Amino acid sequence: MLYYLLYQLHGKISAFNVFRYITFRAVLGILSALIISFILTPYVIRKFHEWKIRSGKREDVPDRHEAKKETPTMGGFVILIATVIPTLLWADLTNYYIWVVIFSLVSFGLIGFMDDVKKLRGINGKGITGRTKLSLQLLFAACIGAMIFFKYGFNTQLTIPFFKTLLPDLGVFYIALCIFMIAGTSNAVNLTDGLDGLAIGPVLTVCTTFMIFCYLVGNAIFSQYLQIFFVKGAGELTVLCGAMLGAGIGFLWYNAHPAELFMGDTGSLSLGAALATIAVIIKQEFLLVIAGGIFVLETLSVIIQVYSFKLRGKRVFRMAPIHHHFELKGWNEEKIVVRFWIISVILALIAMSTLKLR
Ligand code: 57M
Repeated sequence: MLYYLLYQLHGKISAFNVFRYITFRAVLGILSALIISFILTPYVIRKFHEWKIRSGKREDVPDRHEAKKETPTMGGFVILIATVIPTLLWADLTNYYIWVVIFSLVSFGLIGFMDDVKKLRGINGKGITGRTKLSLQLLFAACIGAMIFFKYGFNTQLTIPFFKTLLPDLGVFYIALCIFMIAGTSNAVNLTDGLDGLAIGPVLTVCTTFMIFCYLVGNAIFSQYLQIFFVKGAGELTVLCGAMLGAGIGFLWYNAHPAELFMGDTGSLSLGAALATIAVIIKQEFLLVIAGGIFVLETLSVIIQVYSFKLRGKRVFRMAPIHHHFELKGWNEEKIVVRFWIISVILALIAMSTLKLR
């Protein structure tokens, strides 16, 4: 909204011409998301303590999590507000893709909210059933896939990093890819969110990577020079990524160990779905697999563990997801989290290298 108001005044105040630049508005998105986070989060922490909106302790977690049962959860609610409001302020709201990603954030945030509330109200701390959660995820992911697929002129060719000329056209199956990416990433971030700062760290590195890619993919000149698909209108998502980055940094300030707030499924499901939605829109699905490698590792560790136990009766890891394996090996929480962050930064750099290495 402010984008229109202020840019319209550039005829009278020439300095306001700067609001036409996506990069400038992305920086405003980061800063305003940070301000909202730092104002809102302390209030929410106080209130959630009062209202006893706490994570509680699951029976099957390492003992070190005992102290965490008093920590408030559902902090994802603040991340969503601190992402959406700056986007509404600084993004071009006539941009179709902005609304698709906002729908993704809010719809999956709603699923997470329902799960968090059920856990809080439930007798055994269990959320909504896995079947209900997955059904809602598939439904909303299909809606998002349809919104992207039926957008006039959307290119259904799949891009594969390092293989520029390999462009298989998926046609209507692109919707199936959307569903897989969005529901899969949403659950992957959810699984990863098991230690202080463990999920939000990789979200920040992936978000930063996508902020750069959205700008390049949405720019006809840069995309042609880098030989990546040009997606008209995708550049505006740079502003949304900036807001998400600011909101995530603001959340990390309170989620860093010892965490004062957890994001809850409200945060993990929505952030995962939004990152996957952006990846599909800018036609960089494999980029998400590379940059989001920690999420892939966490999910694979669970799949390997479950099938190894089913087929061989033996576990591969001491406990899955893999961050609990390292906990049971005696690594302390901060060491696990910082090492996973380092891996995320390295993976983001590798993802960036796909721009030149082809
Ligand atoms: C999501 N939730 C955290 C917090 C956070 C199929 C199976 C793999 C499912 C999986 C599962 O249920 N995962 C749930 C992880 C929980 O965090 C809450 O949940 C939100 C995210 N969804 O925002 O509200 C606990 O994690 C800790 N935490 C922090 N700091 C944070 O910033 O310390 C979270 C955020 C919090 C807090 O203690 O309470 C969680 O871990 O539950 N199940 C599992 O992951 C279980 N693994 C398992 O059963 N492995 C088996 C088989 C199935 C693979 C095996 O290895 O043989 C683990 N469940 C739990 N912990 N709870 C085992 C360890």
